[in-house]
Amino acid sequence: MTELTQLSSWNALKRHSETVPHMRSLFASDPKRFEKFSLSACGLFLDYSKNKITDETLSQLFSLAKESALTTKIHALLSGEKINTTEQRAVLHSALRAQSDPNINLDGDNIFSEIRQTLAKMENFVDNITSGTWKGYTGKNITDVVSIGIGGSFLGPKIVSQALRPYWTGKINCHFVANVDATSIVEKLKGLNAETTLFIMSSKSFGTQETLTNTLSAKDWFIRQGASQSDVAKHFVAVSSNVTKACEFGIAPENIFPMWDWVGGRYSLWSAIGLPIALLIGMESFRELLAGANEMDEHFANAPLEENMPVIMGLLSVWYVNFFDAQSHVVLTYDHYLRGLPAYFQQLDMESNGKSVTLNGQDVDYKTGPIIWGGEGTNGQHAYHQLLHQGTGLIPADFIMPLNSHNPLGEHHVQLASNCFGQTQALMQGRTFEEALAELKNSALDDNEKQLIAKHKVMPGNKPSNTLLMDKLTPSTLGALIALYEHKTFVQGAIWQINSFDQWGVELGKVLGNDVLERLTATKASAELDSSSNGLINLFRQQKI
Ligand code: G6Q
Repeated sequence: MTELTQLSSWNALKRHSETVPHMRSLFASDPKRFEKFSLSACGLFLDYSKNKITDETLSQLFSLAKESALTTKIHALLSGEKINTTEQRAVLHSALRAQSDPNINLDGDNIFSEIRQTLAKMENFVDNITSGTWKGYTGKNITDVVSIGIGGSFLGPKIVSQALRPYWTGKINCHFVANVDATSIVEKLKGLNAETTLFIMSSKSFGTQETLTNTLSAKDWFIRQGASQSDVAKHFVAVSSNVTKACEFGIAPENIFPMWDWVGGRYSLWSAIGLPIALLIGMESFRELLAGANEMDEHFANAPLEENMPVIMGLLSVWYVNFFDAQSHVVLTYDHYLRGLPAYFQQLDMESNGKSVTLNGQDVDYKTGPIIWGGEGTNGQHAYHQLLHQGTGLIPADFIMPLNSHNPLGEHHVQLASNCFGQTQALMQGRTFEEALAELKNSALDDNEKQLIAKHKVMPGNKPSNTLLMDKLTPSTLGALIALYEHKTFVQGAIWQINSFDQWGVELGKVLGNDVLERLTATKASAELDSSSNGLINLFRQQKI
């Protein structure tokens, strides 16, 4: 048995989970439930009253946090202890957005001064590009940037840029290439002019197959358009912690932006990996994004557990995963600009907490990271919400909506809000058989048919959801929102006693991909692997079925 399952709070929660009444009656018996189970922090408002919780639940969850030494673990994270023990690394994405020196020395280096220098280098670069001081090889201004990177070196910049569309300065266009599928880069390059296009190669390791291949193809395209090798320096920059490899690749040393091993890929948008964001929204707004995230860091570090937003959200997730067998968690953004967030949170949570061994090497005997999925409301209401309402599994949901739209138009926003709130209400209260039957009272069906149809229209309700609101989507509120989910992810991992900051499964994919590549391009037929892998490789080599 692991330490976790022996904790007294864990066992108390297990017993208590069988006794929590239906949320309908919890709301009926406590008119103050909304006031009691909601809080504001860093420009965000969280209503967590529509959860399967009572005072007793929360008290046991906070005991679990205490028994798990959560406060000490939060301090270890934020102060730069090497909590990524399998890679012997600190985890300091929070330092990237610090507003004053957090006084962290890592192996003798003052990281704050490196962070500040990098921000200054970014600022200078953004100014040069957007003001037209930086010229392409024929003397023209840069109009388009193609960002090449994958995973953590892609999703953050892409999704934050999309979310902050109203803040684009309009001085530059940005395009993202991630997949090694040639279609991605070929389609992106169509219509671009090499004279006015700049490529940002983003790869922490500078060893990722997809990114290297796409950058080589970008370079070929650049030269084929009429540029020469010596023009590359004006059109290719890189963000990487591997300066040697970046230089060998042909990137001019002054065009390399640093990355550090104490920033995980999926936590890196706050570093120079965020360069595409800064180019699109300008450095001032980029700094606001950092400041918003920093506010959430401060809240996470200092608010008592009982009033700590990431702690509450993390503990609620543990509650459902471990005591209600919730296998997935849905993120529903009621804002078109935030449509990419579910994919971002998917990587953040699933890559961090998709683990089954504790920090001290024991196999876990409890569930860890759930599947994160979701999409944009109201679209999902016409599709997969059916499963939320009447499916057999419990799927906790997060509804996220700004109170004010960037595009106030007629009745659109009030309708959007009515759908958002209406869904959380329906999930919570459901529809009883009697209610369904009453709704059929005036139909032409006979009594037997009414009974049958009513049975199909029953919705059990008691389906949990959080509602997260913000006044308006701004760089600052978005920064706080993303940091909230980063810390929520940390809280879950801390309770589960796993390392949320390595990713050996992802690394395996990189190794196996290269191994199969050798077999696909070898001269003799593949015979050493399992019959399925050999068969597929050989079919590909023959180029026919
Ligand atoms: C993130 C992951 C992964 C990584 C990519 C790209 O936490 O480890 O998504 O970001 O594999 O890696 P590079 O930046 O090294 O190319």
